[in-house]
Amino acid sequence: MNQTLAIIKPDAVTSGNTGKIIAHLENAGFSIKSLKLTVLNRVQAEAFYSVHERKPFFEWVVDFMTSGPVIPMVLEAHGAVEKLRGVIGATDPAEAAEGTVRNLYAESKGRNAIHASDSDENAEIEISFFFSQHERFSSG
Ligand code: 3AN
Repeated sequence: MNQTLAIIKPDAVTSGNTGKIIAHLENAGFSIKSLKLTVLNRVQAEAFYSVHERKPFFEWVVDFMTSGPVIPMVLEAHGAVEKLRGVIGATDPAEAAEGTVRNLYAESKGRNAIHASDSDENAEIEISFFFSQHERFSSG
C-alpha cells in the first residue's frame, strides 16, 4: 500500500462539493488515513508551492489557496500517487477526462478543485507538511 496527499481546494470547499469529492475518492478505492479542514496563511502557501515560485501564476495560486478553507487528506491505495492523478484528471478541467474530479468539479486551470502529489517523494514531503506522525492513522 502507498500513500499520497490530496487537498480539496477553496473553490470546492466553498461551493459545497467536499462531500461529493470525498465520496468520489472513496468509491475509487482510496482509504482515508488522515483528514482535516484548515486555513493556510501566506507563508504556508508560499512554502507549499515553492517549486512554482518563478511561474507567472505563483502569486495568484498563493492568493487563491489562502482565500478560504482547504481540506488536506492522506489517501492510501495500491499505487496511490499515480492512481490519484488519474482519478482527479488533468490540471485544466477543459482537458480532464470525463468523470474525473476536475472534470466534474473544477472551474478553471487555477480554481481546479483538488491537488494531488505528483511523486512518492513529494507525497511524503506534502503529507509531513500537513500532518504530524501521531495524526497519521496506521493499521499496520
Ligand atoms: P497539478 O496540480 O495538476 O499538479 P501543476 O503542478 O502544473 O498542476 O500546477 C500546480 C497548481 O498551480 C495547479 N493545481 C493550479 O492550481 C495552479 N496552476 C497551474 N497552472 C496555472 C495557470 N496557468 N493559472 C493559474 N493557476 C495555475
